[in-house]
Amino acid sequence: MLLFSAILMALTACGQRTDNALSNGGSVKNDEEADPFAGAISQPLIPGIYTADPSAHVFNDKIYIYPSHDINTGIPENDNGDHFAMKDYHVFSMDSLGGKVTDHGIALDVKDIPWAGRQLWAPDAAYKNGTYYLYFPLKDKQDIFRIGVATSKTPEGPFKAQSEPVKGSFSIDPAVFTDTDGISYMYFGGIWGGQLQKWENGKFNADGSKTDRNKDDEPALTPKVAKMSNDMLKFAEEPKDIVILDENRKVLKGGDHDKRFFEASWVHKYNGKYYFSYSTGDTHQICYAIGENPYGPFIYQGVILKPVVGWTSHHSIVEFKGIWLLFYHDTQLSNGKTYLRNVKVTELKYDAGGKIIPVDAYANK
Ligand code: FUB
Repeated sequence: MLLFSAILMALTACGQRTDNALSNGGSVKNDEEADPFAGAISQPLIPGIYTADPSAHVFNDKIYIYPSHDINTGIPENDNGDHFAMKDYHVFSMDSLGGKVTDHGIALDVKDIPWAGRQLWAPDAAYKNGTYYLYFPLKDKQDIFRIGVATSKTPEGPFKAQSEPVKGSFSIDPAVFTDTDGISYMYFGGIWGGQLQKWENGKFNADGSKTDRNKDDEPALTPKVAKMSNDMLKFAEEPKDIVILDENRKVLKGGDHDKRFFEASWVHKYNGKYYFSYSTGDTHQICYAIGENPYGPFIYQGVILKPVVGWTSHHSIVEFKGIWLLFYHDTQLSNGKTYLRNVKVTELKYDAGGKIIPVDAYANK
């Protein structure tokens, strides 16, 4: 514990917001009282470029981070997320907590993806049988989000994209969880700009509404899960619904904006239970639900991460050398620009019953 506190202090010392060259014209406030980041428990891990949606994994005893690479395109902000118009991915690694973060450069560029339209959103990575897999959401040439996969012999890439998206994939935010028996599952989906609401009947309906805004009394839209094939390039089954139940075992409703799934799935296993975590989007929480198997149902438990500064929230959870870590993002480097985010990390703690202690990213006020 003492060691982790010392490491956190080191991280705090190395990413002063006023020192960065990325403030994008925003004014840096010197008034601590007015600074929404003044109580930040962690500082940006990667000061050189804007990064978001961190999927962290431990490969070969190192932490590898697979984030989105945010850029300023000048596209106006809207509910579709058109302003998140990312064009490539960088992979980062750390030998130790608080140690140097290495930027391995461009791991995959949109111009090298044969089926690409636009917008490389939140990726994830996995390893099996000597190959590393980078999974990514991207709009195809018809402007429909699909999930692609690219492969490499090394965790940092560069990755080579398959010529087509994963067959049967749709929407955004792939998260690939490999269970202790070696079977891998992809969790995915995201509403509003993530287009999940346009797939209610198994076909893409461009006129699909922002369902949860209009159907508060109906069951909330569900994230999806599919077992992966042995070669990790295909779904081994039709995607299934992930059902999230409330404390009374009732299905969450579209109107449960504080609890219902919006985007940013992640799964980890703790003490034999499956923890499905996700963002609630317009209420900006990272929440979690616990299940007995990879398919659920999952019972809602509470908040992992309270709202961060910026519209989106996205995370990953990984154990490294006996310490559980929560990777997340906020907008400290850009002084609050919602599409110019930065990755952070903090320790995640559980109580004796396996409940996660909620994190306030600005608790040091
Ligand atoms: O980075 C683009 C999108 O914003 C991600 O796919 C979502 O999870 C949200 O963080």
